[in-house]
Amino acid sequence: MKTYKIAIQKSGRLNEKSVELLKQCGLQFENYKSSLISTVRNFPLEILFLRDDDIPEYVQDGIADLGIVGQNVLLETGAKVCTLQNLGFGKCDLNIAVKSDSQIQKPSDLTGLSIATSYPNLLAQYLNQNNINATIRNISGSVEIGPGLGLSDAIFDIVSTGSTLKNNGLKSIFTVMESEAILIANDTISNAPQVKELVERIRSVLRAISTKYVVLNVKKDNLNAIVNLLPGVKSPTVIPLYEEDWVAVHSVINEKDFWEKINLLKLAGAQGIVVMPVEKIITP
Ligand code: PRT
Ligand code: ZN
Repeated sequence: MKTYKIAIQKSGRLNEKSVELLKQCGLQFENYKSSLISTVRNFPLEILFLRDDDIPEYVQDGIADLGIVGQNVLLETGAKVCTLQNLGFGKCDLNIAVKSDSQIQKPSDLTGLSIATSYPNLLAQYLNQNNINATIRNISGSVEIGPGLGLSDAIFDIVSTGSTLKNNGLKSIFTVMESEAILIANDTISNAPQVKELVERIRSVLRAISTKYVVLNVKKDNLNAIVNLLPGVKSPTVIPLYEEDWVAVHSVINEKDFWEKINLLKLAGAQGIVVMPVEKIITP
């Protein structure tokens, strides 16, 4: 049986979450900081630990079959691979920022100015698409010091909390793109059964992360109102309680509207609400 290879970041912001995701998929492997490659004991897979910038091309060229990388890095390299799944971590914005007291406000204000970035291709694409004629200064690190040193009028960089910009006397003026970590694959292998199996495991973990298991008690008179609020994976489970007029309802709630749903459930007569994490959700 062919052993597939997945490339993940060796160290940096995506490393820990990538390792955690693969372990949550039931893959057993050692995560030695010193090694470049690790063999999964219970799946035909090897893990390559690489710099994130190299991952898209390694996957494109078939040195790795799969990879986990930020969308920003994939788009910057322009590698031809297929995106199998958004992974929900490593989220960030790629913003244009200027000095806090600058009058520059909108994209067209950048005409004739210089912009420092480590993402020259992404920036060039954006400027072209919007017919903005500006100079790109390609620098490999600490882009945020550009305006302070007089190197550039603006910067194009990753922003997450915004504190790096603030500490350097800068402010974001607009977002060019949003990014998160994604699972990519070489075009030739995305239909292989082992790859499909791995992708399905990843999806079952992601579905579970965004879901909570909820158990509550309700008087039978109020059951319909509660059931209408709780779709469940198929439909909620209703179990009789020892006290005759009451039932227990078991279901799942999506993390994103969790508190809103809990408040509606309380208003509809739910009592003794217990919420638990979900490990995996397997769908047909
Ligand atoms: O060594 P290697 O080349 O593998 O790693 P790297 O240093 O190039 O990348 P790394 O580990 O910093 O980031 C990996 C990926 O994480 C990026 O490509 C993004 O997809 C994603 N990501 C998410 C981020 C951030 N958030 C982030 N905040 N990447 C970088 N930053 C940096 C940003 O460059 C800026 O300097 O954090 C600073 C801004 O953060 P705030 O919170 O102050 O706004
Ligand atoms: Zn990098």
